[in-house]
Amino acid sequence: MGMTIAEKILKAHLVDGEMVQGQEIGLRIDQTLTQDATGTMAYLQFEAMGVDQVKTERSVAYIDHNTLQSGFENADDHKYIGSVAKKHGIYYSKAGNGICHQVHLERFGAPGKTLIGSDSHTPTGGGIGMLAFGAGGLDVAVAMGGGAYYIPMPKMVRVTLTGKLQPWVAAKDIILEVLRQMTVKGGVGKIIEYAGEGVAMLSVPERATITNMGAELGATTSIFPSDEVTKAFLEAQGRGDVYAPLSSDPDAVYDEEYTVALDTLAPLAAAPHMPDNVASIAELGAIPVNQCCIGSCTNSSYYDMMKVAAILKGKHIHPDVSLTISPGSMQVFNMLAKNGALSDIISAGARILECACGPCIGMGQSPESAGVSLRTFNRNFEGRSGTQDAKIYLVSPETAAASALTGVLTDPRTLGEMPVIEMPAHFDINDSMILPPSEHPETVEVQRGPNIKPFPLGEALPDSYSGKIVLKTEDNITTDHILPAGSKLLPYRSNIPYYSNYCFINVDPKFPSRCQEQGGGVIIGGSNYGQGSSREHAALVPLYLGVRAVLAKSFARIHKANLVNSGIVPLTFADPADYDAVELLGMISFPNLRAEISAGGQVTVQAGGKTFMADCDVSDRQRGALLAGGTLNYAKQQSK
Ligand code: MIC
Ligand code: SF4
Repeated sequence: MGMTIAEKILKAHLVDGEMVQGQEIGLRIDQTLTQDATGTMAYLQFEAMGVDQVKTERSVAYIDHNTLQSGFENADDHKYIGSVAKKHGIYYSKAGNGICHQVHLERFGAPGKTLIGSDSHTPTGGGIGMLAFGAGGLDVAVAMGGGAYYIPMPKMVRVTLTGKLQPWVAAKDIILEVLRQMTVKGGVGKIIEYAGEGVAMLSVPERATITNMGAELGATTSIFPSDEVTKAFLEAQGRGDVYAPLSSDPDAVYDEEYTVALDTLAPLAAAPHMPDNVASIAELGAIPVNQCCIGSCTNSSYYDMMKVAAILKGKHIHPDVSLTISPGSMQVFNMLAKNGALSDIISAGARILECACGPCIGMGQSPESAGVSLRTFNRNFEGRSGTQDAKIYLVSPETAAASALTGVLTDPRTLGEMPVIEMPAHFDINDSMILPPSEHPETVEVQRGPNIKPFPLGEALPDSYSGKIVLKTEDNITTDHILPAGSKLLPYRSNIPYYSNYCFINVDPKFPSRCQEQGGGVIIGGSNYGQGSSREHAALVPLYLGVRAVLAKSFARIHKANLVNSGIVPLTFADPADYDAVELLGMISFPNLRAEISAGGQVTVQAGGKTFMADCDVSDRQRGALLAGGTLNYAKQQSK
């Protein structure tokens, strides 16, 4: 039987298990990446493992999320990551060099390789034919140490792009259309492959826009074939030697099929507050706009920025609009500076921000109260921008630039003839902001400022557990709900005790104090609990607060893995109707917890005056981790 692209890469990297859907498989990981907001924890965990030098082909530590340095904390985090990287064989991309996913695509990504990153948008690498996964920091630490990365063998989905993308309709509109069709839960447990005649007309950065937002589908990852377009991109990056062609076999079998008809696709937007709340610009109408932000790992490539510059050239943005531009990398920024496009952007009245995540993770540029902000980003969760009542629309760079000129949500097709942007034959290559690891690691001292605090470790699973329900949530709770980011909190990513005061702060501000009063307890979740980011803080902080189990209707993949890694038991209602039987502050007991988890069957729950069953759908390896109180404890037990 023929194979899909993903199956071919999985097969070539399989070190454990069988490629049978739903069963856990272990993969050899060629490359890893971290960013600063998750990196400190990942490296603390890596250090705890006692491995000297990374065992991967390439590991890179990026500084891109928090670059504000509004106090010593952030600068200390950078120093810590820089010194750990230098000591342990990891390349270090300094603050200002760009957003991890964009820089990785430019300088390190290679078709056919596996990559895991402590950031949910690591699947951006699928645009260059990598099998790239977002993961928790501990999983990345394990991979750096040469350990396998485990996932349940996913289903295979094919999205066929038919016809030809029409002028002013962008890659962003393609992925918004896929989100409209599949929803934010539609990709869970699936790898999405793009195929069809539309593929050849998309450049690598455009493909990367699409694979990037596969994270919003909840997908395990997304991937494009590696073809002549990939080859040209790599050659233009001076890395033609890593090119390898990749395609699916003609008789490859897919579990699900979707089609996007490019001929009839129109400019789209994801309306507040979910990436799948998609409508056409025409349907949404001329909504007055206060802010437009162009950038993020989704849409900050040279190609994106050149289109924006061409739209803005010789014009001025509307007086009521604030337009921010964050080029994705030093390479992009420098090329815009050298060819004059930056001047077109500045002259139009745009505000130029650093090459970093910036407004996407709430590092400044929060909109005004109830403000409308059009963003080329990937997430529009409520409050993520830093303004709770702001209305964020996710749009293409073309739509954002057009709307910045008119002051209202504008279909870029009204702008007349579309400028043609050629991909450059040679990108500007300057790796001076990427520091290689030390050749004399024994001389490198790891620098730990006072903000670097130890991370919490779980305890072995007790025979039984009884406690209070400390929170009951709705569906689609994101990790931004569990632990917000933004400029006020990101400096405390390496300080779990401090960060814990903000757990669920925008959902139920009493949650941290309630946990303290009750000595921890159990969280009840709806479906798709923990969607969004890979931040393992969303598990480590509840662990620190004494949360022992999360009982939900369903989980997002990365968050569930993070819960297991930290030793919190992820349970799902065997009968979702039992969700209604449990109440906030009610008692909940698991009388046979350890024995039932260990046996691999269902778990008995007593709550709301009822006894009912829950499932603990984990692999044998994860079961071991839960019994030991987390993956690090388990690894220690195994190595004895
Ligand atoms: C995000 O986009 O939410 C982040 C910030 O990049 C996160 C990682 C983090 O929380 O540090 C992600 O997507 O994984
Ligand atoms: Fe950074 Fe935003 Fe991309 Fe996350 S989604 S990596 S915050 S740019």
